[in-house]
Amino acid sequence: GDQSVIKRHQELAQKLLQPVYGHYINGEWVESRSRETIDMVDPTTGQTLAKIQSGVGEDAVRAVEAAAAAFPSWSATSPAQRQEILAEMGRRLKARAEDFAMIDTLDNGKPFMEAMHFDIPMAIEQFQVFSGMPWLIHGLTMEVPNGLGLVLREPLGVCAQIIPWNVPLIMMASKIAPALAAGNTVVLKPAETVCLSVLAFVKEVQDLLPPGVLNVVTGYGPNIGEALVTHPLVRKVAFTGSRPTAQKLIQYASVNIIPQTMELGGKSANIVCADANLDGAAEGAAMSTVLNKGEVCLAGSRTFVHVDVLEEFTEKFLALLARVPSGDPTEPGTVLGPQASRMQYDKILGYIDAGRKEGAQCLIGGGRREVEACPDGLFIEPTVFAGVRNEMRIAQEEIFGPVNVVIPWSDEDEVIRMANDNLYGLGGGLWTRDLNRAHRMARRMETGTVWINRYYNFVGGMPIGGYKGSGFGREFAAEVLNHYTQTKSVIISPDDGPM
Ligand code: TXE
Repeated sequence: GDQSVIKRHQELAQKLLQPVYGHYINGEWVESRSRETIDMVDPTTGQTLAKIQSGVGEDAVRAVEAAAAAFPSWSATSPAQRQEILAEMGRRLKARAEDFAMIDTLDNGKPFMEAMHFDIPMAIEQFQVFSGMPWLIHGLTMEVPNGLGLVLREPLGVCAQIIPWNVPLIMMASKIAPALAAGNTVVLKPAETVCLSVLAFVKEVQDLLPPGVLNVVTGYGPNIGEALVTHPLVRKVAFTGSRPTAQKLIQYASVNIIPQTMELGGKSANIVCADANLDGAAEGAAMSTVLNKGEVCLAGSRTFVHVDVLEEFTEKFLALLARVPSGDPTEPGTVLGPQASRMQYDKILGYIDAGRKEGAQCLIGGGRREVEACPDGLFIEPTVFAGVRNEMRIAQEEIFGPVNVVIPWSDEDEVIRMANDNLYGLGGGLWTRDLNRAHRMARRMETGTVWINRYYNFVGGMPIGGYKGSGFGREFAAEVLNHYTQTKSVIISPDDGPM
């Protein structure tokens, strides 16, 4: 079996990818000044799919200069022009949806069907939402005695945008669409572990954008980040990723005091009440555990279950997880693919060990999963711990894998206190048939999103972003435009009389 999976993946890579990708700077694909490349590894097979440039500071500087040179004319384009370009970017993503989904499947390990039903539509939606936004960027007029007050809304300039590897197309679209819609130019730094779909997409749309409007520099973050973010022509940094990297970027941003948007993951509480629809709740919890192999910032990775339904819920939850098929993610029947990288795989197994050492009881899973057809695949079993105290590391820290914890509760104040007793506040779930309770508890949860009776119920145009340690700034919604524009007050006085 293993040879056939390797062969299929290699054939797909040959069909869909170039052997080597350049940086995309000023409308051209160029080599890094480092003259070094990075192998992009397929987490299902361990084979190399393609190579990307290993960027250095000099590459970032070139990209920033190109973006700065392109800014005056891009910011002067009409809303109609920007709308047409963004809408066309969405259409081109849609036209080759299967190809882009398959590239992510090869590069990230996410199941192809999931990429088709989750990543691709959500990325397209970002272009749709923000293609209309250029028309909505406008200022105010103010009454001034004998004069006129104008509040103009202007773009910022060059934006540095750094994105992770878990949902590359959604991250790319949700970053570049609002920035470009508002008239900014962009230097995008995708993740070194997974970025081939981003590069392939930029190639697909490069004829739409004037040179320099969108630039992409690839490579290891620490080799690029400081030169990029501290460049005096960069006017904004937007980031999605880990907290330690965010702390570095905030330091870099402090050099020229530029505004920041930070989305830093979570450890979201999913609360099951005694009156919940337990089949729905179990399904939501199972999906939240395995969607994208658990590599989702909004994952409901702490499941709080009312003691009255603990046994029944847990039975249903585990039964669903026990049926989750792992395998070659290009196969339509696969629900759980390999973790995106060796580093992530090791990190997750480390947390599973830590959970055992802290005395938690593993109810299901608990380690590597062997998949016969993919012996080198980075597969981990869906894993659930019970006997978990809220202060354990597996209940407090973001694991970013198919691992969940079940914590019983009996009193509403107690569960709200436990849910909020965490550094993060990004997503969250509530399962109850009592609308009063739902509203009351949602209000009390310190988090940016609460889904009631259906987890991952994304609604286009609604904001996503963090409370507390999950970061600041919002994305996916009209309010993002405020992060990519600034206002200028112009006060006009008549010059035909005394002041
Ligand atoms: O993140 P990093 P990693 C969490 C998740 C995961 C952990 C580690 O828990 O297990 O973070 O993942 C770039 N200057 N999330 O190590 O390092 C890097 O190249 C500039 C949550 O992959 O934050 C990549 O493009 N850039 C999360 C991006 O930052 C730098 C998504 C993210 O990588 C840099 C991903 C530097 N000095 C991980 N150092 C979420 N919020 O959804 C790194 N990068």
